[in-house]
Amino acid sequence: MPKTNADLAAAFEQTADLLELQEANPFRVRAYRNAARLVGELKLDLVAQVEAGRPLPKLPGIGADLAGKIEEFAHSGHLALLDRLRRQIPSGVAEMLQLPGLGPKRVRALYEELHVTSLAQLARAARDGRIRALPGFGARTEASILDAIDAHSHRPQRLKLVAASQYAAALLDWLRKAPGVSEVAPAGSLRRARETVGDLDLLACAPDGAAVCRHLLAYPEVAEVRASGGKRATVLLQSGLQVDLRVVPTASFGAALLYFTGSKAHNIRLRTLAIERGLKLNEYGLFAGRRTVAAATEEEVYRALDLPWIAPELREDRGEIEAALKNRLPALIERADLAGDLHVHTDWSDGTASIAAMARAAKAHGLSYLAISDHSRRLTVANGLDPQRLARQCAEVEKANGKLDGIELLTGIEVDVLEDGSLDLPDKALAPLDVVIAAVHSKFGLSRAAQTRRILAALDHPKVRILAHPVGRLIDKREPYDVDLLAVIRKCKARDVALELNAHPERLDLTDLGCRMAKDEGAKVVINSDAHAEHEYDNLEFGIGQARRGWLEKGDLINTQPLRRVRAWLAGKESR
Ligand code: DGT
Ligand code: CA
Ligand code: CA
Repeated sequence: MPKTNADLAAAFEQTADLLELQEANPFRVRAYRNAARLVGELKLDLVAQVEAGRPLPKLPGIGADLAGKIEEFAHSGHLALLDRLRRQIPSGVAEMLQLPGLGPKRVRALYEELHVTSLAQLARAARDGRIRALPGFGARTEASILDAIDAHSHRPQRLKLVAASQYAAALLDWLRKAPGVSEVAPAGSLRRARETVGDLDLLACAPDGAAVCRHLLAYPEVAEVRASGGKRATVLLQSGLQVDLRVVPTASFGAALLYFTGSKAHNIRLRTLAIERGLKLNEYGLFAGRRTVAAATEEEVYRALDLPWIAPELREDRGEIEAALKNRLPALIERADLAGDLHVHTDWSDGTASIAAMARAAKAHGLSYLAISDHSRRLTVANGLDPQRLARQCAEVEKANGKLDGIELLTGIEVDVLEDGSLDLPDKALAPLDVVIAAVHSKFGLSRAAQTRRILAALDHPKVRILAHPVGRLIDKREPYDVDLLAVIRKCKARDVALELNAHPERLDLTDLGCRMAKDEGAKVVINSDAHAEHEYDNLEFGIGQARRGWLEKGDLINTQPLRRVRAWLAGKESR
């Protein structure tokens, strides 16, 4: 069965988890994690590349060993190393790693001391009070483990947007080749750019629906057919992802696209508007009795309801209907509006590319300025910079600037916020920098009051201009830390600090609602890639999707502005 980058990424990620459980060399673990991240985001289909007999391109952090693993996976659909690790470690033990708050060290202790090998056994051990007796665990940890198991068991299985987009792109390519197909389109939560996607909803235009459905069933990744007929089919892919396909005639494509894009809440509001006008709206069109009022395009249907076209990212019934009725929809930001990126890493800390390479890649992605912002010393695993290395790097950035055309570099740092809200580097080291980004990378478990106090204190530092990934969540992996986000946003507004929308598909932090809050409070947002490799500027697209879901317009953002204005903003605070 052909596999995709997403499958390969999952295999690498699991390998990293299991190696970590076995206390393997941390560098080896990290290499697998980085490879998983890289492969998961890569536009190029590696498996297809290998199958076609083409050599793998040079990829950052992928040495001969990992390249061999990619080839092995492409040829066999397996990694012998992963298969062996799976035999050595019970699957329930690996599953425990999915629980927030349980790292490899703790899982190992639970496994070795209490012989716990499944979530059910873990729950029993917690209820019996056996966990608190282990060194490093306490009654509080025990209680939070029970909560985590409960949350885990109720967790809906949703895919991150980046993976769903990859599966969808491959499938849409396949469907384009079906007999008679004139158009295909993604719908559902994918088209609305939700950060996670429950299932794929795809639409195709063709006269013979049954033939298109049969073509879908022949897709090599299909593992199970749930339904198939003349107009629709539902299948499960090897990865477990469900796909709903509808085939419609061209004449009603718009109505179908509108209906299956959703959200359900948005659709219900539209249907009510239709009924108020004596009309009926469904997936086949907008009707007055038996007469079709509109059906071919979304625009027509909206117009017949006295509405302008509403962008899919807004269709959540969060005020977009009201805004549309008053003709006050936001003019949403677009990818082409992004002029620069103020947060990327290089091989000076945990990035994989040089300053110049990151700069050239930024330019190739249409950006005209870039802040180099590596980690600070406190993050030792990421080879964070101390004042001496930072000063040397600044000189290096200036030197690179002289040699580059069409892209301007700014000096910067992503500096750790310590537990008391002070910064990881002395003022003297920060003073010469263009951009200082404050970031929380430790002590995620502080109480809400302490966490908020800590972040507000960092925002009071006169050099801080950006708050990186404001709530610190990793989608499906780590909950946001407990913080009073409104207080943080208000502080940012007062200090003229920008809140970052980190475009990495695991973070997308600020969230859509966070963006909305920032906008309502008049605080500025900056969309940063947080790229650790050259291809990761592609992630900006996901940041744009999230920003659009948060109603952000060009004027709400810092890095839509030309460098001259950004420089004025950066300098502004110190003079206050
Ligand atoms: P997901 O898959 O959980 O990420 O979210 P969606 O929004 O893709 O939801 P899904 O796949 O259940 O349905 C796709 C779209 O089809 C949904 O956004 C709106 C439409 N739809 C589905 N069921 C209903 C329904 O019962 N009533 C209405 N009005 N629309 C529906
Ligand atoms: Ca869906
Ligand atoms: Ca669906």
